[in-house]
Amino acid sequence: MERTKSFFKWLTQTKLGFFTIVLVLFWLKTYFIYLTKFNLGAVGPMQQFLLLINPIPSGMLLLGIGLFKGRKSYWIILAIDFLLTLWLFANILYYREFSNFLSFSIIKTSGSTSDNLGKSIAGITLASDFLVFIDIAAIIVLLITKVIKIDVRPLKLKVNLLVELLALSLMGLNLLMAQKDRSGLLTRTFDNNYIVKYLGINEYAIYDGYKTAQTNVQMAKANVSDLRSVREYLKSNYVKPNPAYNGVAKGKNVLVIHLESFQQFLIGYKWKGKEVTPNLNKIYHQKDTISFDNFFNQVGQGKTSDAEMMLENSLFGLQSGSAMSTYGTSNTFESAPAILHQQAGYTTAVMHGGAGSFWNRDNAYKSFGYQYFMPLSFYKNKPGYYIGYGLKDKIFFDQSIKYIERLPQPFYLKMITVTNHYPYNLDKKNQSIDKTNTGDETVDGYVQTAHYLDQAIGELMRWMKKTGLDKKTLLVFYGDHYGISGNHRKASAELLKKDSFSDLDNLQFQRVPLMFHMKGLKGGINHTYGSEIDVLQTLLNLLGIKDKDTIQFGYDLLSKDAPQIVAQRNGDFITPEYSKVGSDYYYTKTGERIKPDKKLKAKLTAISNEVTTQLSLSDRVIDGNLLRFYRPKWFTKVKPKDYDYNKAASLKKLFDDPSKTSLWYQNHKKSTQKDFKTDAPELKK
Ligand code: GP9
Ligand code: MN
Repeated sequence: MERTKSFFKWLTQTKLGFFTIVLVLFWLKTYFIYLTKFNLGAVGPMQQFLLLINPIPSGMLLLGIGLFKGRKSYWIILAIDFLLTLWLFANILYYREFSNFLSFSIIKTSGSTSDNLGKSIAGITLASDFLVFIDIAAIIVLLITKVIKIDVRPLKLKVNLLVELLALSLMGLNLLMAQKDRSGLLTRTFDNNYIVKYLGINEYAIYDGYKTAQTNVQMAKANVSDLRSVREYLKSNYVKPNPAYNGVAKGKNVLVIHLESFQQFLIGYKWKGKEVTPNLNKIYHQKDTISFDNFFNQVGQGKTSDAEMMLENSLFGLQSGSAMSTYGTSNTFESAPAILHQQAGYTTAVMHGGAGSFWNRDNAYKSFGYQYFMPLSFYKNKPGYYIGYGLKDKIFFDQSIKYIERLPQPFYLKMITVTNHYPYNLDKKNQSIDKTNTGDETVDGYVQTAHYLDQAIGELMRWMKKTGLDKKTLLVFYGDHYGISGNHRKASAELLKKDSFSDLDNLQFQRVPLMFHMKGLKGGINHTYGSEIDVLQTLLNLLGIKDKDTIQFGYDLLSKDAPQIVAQRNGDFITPEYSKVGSDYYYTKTGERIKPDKKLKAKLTAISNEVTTQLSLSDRVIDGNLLRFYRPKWFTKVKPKDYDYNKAASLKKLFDDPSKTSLWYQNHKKSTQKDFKTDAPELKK
């Protein structure tokens, strides 16, 4: 009893006691808000533990600043508490609308009162949101009523410093534990939700502030003359697209199917006598498909987002992190959806059965000019529907029909699949091919999820045929990056029935599919060496849309003059003749290592320089935000705040005012949903 009494006295009558009260209340309420207002998806004991404790270190550090002051301490601590709570409050509101956290670039770009942000946020505030301030109010009451007495004695500096030191150590420990659970957490910039889940909402603010400051410095250094040198380079390296293909797909819908982690070797691959991807194999060989067998991915740490960056903009991802995450919100772009919309009236949309905040898609797509973005929140997600990073592909396609059929045509639609994603897990009911037997656990499920993806594609294709959409659509299939990384060489060799797996084999293994499929298209298997950076130019030529005077680093792959130098993000390259991995050169065909004479050495160095020039100029465009200086007459700058991905608003636009050019309208105002047949066990009635 005595003890409790003296503890109570310590709490209410000393400065450290007061600090403890404020900190504990701040900690508990933050944790409560994590659980009730955000959707952070902490799974497993480690993530749950970090979620629980992560408000403490930064709370201690920041509230601890108040301890340095004498008399005013109490009020400074409360003021800091108020600011931290305000940040929490603002994020509760923002998150409700956008399923993401506020960032400094969002705050900066939505400064004006006329935009959607202010309006929509005012409308969604709940009375209960204000409860976040209740602890502060309670403390003030306790101070006024003198239940808590202000202790005017200054603390010893040593004690102050000790508190801050402890806070920093806890922060470091938290970070170490987080990095262990999720490597690349801070360098790869996956998702703001991850930072908050692992490190906390204040650490997220610090991280975001640091990143923003960094990008602002780079941007401030850039100027119009940087753009001039980029334009000069592009002009002197211009390659005329193939006139025979110019405009052959004019006015068609463009349906881009993102084949997650799908490598070229899967095409035609058999396991235990069974084709792994029969539907894609068929498309690959059809006479109205242009298929590439020397097409490479070029992604860096940004993986999927790098692939998207290249396909939408013909700009490379960055050396580290994800360009879409770091620059997607604030940079100016001249992207495929905006070009197609402005030049040819396309409706533009992305559908994805995963979280909208991943890779900062929910912001970057606005900068790209996408009119619609339908992430997971647009889909029903029942138990068993979701695996890994999103809805299973068959379920995703099934539920996408009702949206696709409402899109005004022509549309440019990207559908991002995700079931074939590391670690290639699939529930028993959905397995219809055996695992491979290399003994490498992360590799052996790959054929199973790829097979599942292929079946989903088959179902979508049958729907397209049934509805006649196939006659009006140019389909683009691409694999975003490897599924089996260079860390699984033994298993890779086994899959390819090779004795060993060298560095060059690994480079060759970076091939992914690229196919353009359309009724009447003059197809065939094309052996040109090309890569993700080239897709946009190739597509624009097929559509007969403006492809001159653009800041794009790729070339039309159908052009006879395509340079066929495939850069890798780390500076390695591959051409039909030569390859470079690290500091070694090889003959691409034979795999033999080159011991170059002087002449050949000069040639190889020239290619290598070409690759690094290309990469660094593209980097300059992104990190200097150079497109903000570029104002061609034919392109109107995209204003991200003109776009709103709110579900209710998007669906209202699509459903309430049906377009006469939509598939639904043309199908006598009836849905084509029943034409989509799926064998997904989860959807069996
Ligand atoms: C998540 C998905 C995965 O939405 O696109 O991205 P990845 O891990 O492949 O980069
Ligand atoms: Mn991916």
